[in-house]
Amino acid sequence: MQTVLMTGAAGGVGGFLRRELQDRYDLRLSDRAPITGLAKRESFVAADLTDLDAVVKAADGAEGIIHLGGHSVEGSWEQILEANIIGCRNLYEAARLCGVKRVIFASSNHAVGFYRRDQTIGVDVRVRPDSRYGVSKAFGEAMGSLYADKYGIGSLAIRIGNVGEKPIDVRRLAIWVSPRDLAQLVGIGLEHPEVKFEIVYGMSDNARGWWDNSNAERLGYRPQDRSEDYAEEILRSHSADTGDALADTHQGGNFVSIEDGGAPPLGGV
Ligand code: 15L
Repeated sequence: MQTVLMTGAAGGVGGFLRRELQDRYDLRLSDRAPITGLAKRESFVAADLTDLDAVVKAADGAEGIIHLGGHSVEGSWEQILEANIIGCRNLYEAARLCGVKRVIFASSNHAVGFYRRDQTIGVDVRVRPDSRYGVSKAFGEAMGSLYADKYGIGSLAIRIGNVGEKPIDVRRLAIWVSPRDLAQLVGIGLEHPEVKFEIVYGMSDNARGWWDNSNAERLGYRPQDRSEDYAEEILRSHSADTGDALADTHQGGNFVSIEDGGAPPLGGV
């Protein structure tokens, strides 16, 4: 695995993964807007995910794809449809047309965000999206499964918690993933010989976690970072009670309570 396309490379997660992976692969970065300050083994290709031809050009010659592109929070149906449904469809189609071997799909905890925090879930439960965004992540997982079964493209869907140098609040103590742990999962997805289609949770070694990540462990994942190292600091400055009972009892946090009982606003959120 040498040439790897990274979509959505201008975003926050892209920045972390570029840092972690730039010595390991020839990274072809793509996004709508240009990215400057490229490292030695990085190149840039502009591509709008809604344009299949552009995505095919970006994917041509790549052996693997890290798909981070799309809308990264809740949005209107129109935004989600364009960036995350059509964009994801174009990504997998481009992978098929270009003979790409592996796709890493940046799924999200919001594909299962309507599970309660007193439940521990693995990757064998049904999806319970907490938002339109979460639905699009479940769709992306289904695309990975289809393209693995039908076209033999190996795919790893990583249900990412929250990526950062450290956890930022009480909820994130459960779902935090450090950049190097996420990069370890990406490496497994790109290179583990047994990956056909797999789902794993993108979390570090978190004592307060809600997810059984034994599927990742089976594939060799050994997280290096622990959210508990930051627990004292977080609990000193943050309350577990955010004032939103629905959010505080469900894994997806306030994604479950946005528009609770109401219709989605026409203009989106
Ligand atoms: C996500 O999927 C989002 O992309 C990110 O912005 C955070 O909201 C994260 O989930 C989270 O749940 O903390």
